[in-house]
Amino acid sequence: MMIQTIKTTPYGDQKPGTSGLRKRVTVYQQPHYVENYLQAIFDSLEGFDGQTLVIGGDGRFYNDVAIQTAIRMAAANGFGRVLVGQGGLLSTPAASHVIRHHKAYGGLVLSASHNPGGPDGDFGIKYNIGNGGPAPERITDAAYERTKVIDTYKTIDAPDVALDQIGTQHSGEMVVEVIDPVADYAALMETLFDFDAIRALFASGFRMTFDAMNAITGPYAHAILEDKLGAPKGTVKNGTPLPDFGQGHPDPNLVYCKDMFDLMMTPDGPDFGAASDGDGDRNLIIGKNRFVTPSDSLALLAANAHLAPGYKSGIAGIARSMPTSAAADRVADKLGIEMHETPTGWKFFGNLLDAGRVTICGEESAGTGSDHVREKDGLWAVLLWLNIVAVRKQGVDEIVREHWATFGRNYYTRHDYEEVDATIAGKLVDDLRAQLPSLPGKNFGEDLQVAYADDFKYLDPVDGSTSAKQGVRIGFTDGSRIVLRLSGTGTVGATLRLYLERYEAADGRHDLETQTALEPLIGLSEQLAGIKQRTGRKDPSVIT
Ligand code: G16
Repeated sequence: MMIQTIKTTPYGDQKPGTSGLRKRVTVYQQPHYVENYLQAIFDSLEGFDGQTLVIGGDGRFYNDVAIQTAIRMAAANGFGRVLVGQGGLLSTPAASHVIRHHKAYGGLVLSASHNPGGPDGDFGIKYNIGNGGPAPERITDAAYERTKVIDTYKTIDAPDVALDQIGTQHSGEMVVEVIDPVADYAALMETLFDFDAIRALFASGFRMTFDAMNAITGPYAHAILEDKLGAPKGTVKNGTPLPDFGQGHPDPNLVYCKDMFDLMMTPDGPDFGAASDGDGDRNLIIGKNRFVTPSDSLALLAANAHLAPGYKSGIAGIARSMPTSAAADRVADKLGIEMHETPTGWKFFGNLLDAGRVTICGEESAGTGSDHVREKDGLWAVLLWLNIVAVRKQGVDEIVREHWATFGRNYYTRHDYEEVDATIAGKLVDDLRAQLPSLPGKNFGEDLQVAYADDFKYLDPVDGSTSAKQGVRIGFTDGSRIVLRLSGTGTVGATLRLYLERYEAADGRHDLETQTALEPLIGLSEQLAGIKQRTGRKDPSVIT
């Protein structure tokens, strides 16, 4: 095998964000851009000689090119074997499982998640470690440092691998196994959930609609929901992964799944609606007449997980990202289990899961998952919901209302201002940060008294590492919160995320419209941060 060492020059913009390196496809198409980043990752790792690397992506435009490049570079850098999903496909949670199941050294997940795809869309590369989870900051930081000085990369002169043919091939001397992207994952789901109960639910006439958004979950949802669980054919919509996601925006929220939401609010609509994103790690859950916020979903899944065989002996603890509502905290409190608040980014859950301190994790950004893999998992959340509905023999709306009547309701919304001028956005957050020391004790209106105001800093209780400047928090004595942070996944300008939360006790009013319930906090956040005034925007780009 002739290893080629190719000269290159650094790019200055290869700093990974919340979840890997996400850029426009046109940025990735620059000469050696993919190669530089991959070599920087490999240079930041040790001891992988002869080991297995998993490679897969969400099928978006440029996946095929990047995968062939990655295979040749893995061979040149000394990996002994690559496992790659047929057609280059692997959902993010399935990639996590394949890494764990086959005891791989690590994996490359090629995806920009929920961001649009196609030649004018986004592309991304993320490295996952041997526990199946996103690389921690010490590795992503090292890779970034390396990208600044990189001057060569290694590859081999070998033909493309036939990604459509399941079975063993070679790239140079390295073994390449093209695997069924669904099989291992579907088998894992069968060990966690009561498939008989869910089968009986569908057999009884329970109607579901699942939108795969022309993205990766199509093959998984067809195989599991329709083939294994007996949901009628046609339950899964948009089930073929397309390189441009059918020109859609594969983000399962109320903006991009509005049609489904409207359908679920009609008297004849299905009993259960769900969707997943570009790479299959996010989820949307809507019952008949009831949208479940991701924060509530985390709390509900944690409170009811024992109804599924995989969690029947209870859960060890719960973790949520800081901006996620505190609904899950009340569940942890009642169950007497550990509760952890981490920075945004699934990578921060890895240590807690590995240490067995938490079983279920979730984020306001439509992500929920458990210790079965080390990524959030869209279909897992859907299956746990179905398992709970099947065992409790209640609809989603009834289950949600009973939960609020037991734990109280955390009204919650997120307002996003996308593609804002990065300088204005940065200054706005800095200015709010500067006000923080003066806020505690201040009263706003009749009800709002500031209890604390800080910039979230996380101390990982497992490895002692710290992560500072993870978002501005202003907490009030009644449990309300305003949180502001800059997104780490956007590819153009800056995205400001404003998170608003208000707690209503178990015996309080749970039927208010969300934006109405949060009106005073929305007004106060404008008074303190001035987002509309300083960005010139009349409204948020997206409200979730
Ligand atoms: C990624 C991360 C999540 C994070 C989300 C939003 O999700 O894995 O942990 O919550 O981005 O991050 P930000 O607020 O910084 O944009 P995904 O689904 O895009 O991989």
